[in-house]
Amino acid sequence: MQPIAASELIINERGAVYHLDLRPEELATTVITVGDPGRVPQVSKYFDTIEVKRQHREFVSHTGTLGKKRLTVISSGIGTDNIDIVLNEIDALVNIDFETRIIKENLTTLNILRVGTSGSLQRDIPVDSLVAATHGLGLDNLLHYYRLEHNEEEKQLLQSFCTQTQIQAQMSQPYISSASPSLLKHFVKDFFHGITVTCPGFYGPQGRVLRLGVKNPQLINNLTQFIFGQHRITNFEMETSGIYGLGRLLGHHCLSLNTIVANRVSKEFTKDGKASVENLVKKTLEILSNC
Ligand code: R1P
Ligand code: URA
Repeated sequence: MQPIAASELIINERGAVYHLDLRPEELATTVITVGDPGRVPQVSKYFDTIEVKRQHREFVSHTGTLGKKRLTVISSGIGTDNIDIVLNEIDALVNIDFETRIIKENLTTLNILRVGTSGSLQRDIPVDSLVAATHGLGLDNLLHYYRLEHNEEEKQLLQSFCTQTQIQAQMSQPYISSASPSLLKHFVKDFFHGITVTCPGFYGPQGRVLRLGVKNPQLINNLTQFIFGQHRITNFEMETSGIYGLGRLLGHHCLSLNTIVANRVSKEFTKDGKASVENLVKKTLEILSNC
């Protein structure tokens, strides 16, 4: 096997991967991703010990322990373009030998959990409630650059999604991947389950109209009303499809958890976003430390 060239896997003078500025031993095998760099200390303040603190650009990482579990919390910033960086670099940290630049023979599977904020697409999922994504359905284009293959059920779900929402006619081809069942099964009590749609923007791509009109004024209605067997769309945000899609291709276990800060049907917004996130952080760490 040929070593991966310096231009493809960039390792800095500290022996750390370029964007995250983390060395292989500085990453735990359970990784919590958050969008907001300010949320990293909001998570790590619950750790019993913190052994590593790094920051480069919007990527802030803290690694430590909670009970017997070693955890890393990393901020991804916003969007699936940043998820491309975070997922590829954390995978490289465990699955590529940084000395030889060769892919390891024995691969490591990471547990990757997103702890984020999101907009609800259902009236019965109010602000400050918690959602675990059974699937990440991408309206962004990240996974079109990789070789994601859909199974028969996913193909039918996507076909039905395109017909019911008329989205494909105007935007890029949607794609979908599911949560890791081994992680999802621990997040049942207190969590709504459903499809999380990932959008390539916060305003027009999520049907928000400020000064610009949108091409598809029916977007919210169409997403809210979409139904495929027992599956419905619960919420949307900007990272889950990338995490689920790349996680699946790289062989990691992924789960996206979100607290609802806006309900786009009832038009409510949370009265205390920080408390809403704090609730999700505490619940996630409590469950993680027991599983
Ligand atoms: C938009 O405000 C951001 O908030 C949501 C979206 O996915 C997007 O990243 O998640 P985070 O709170 O995790 O950043
Ligand atoms: N994050 C989003 O992407 N959308 C929302 O409505 C709220 C949080």
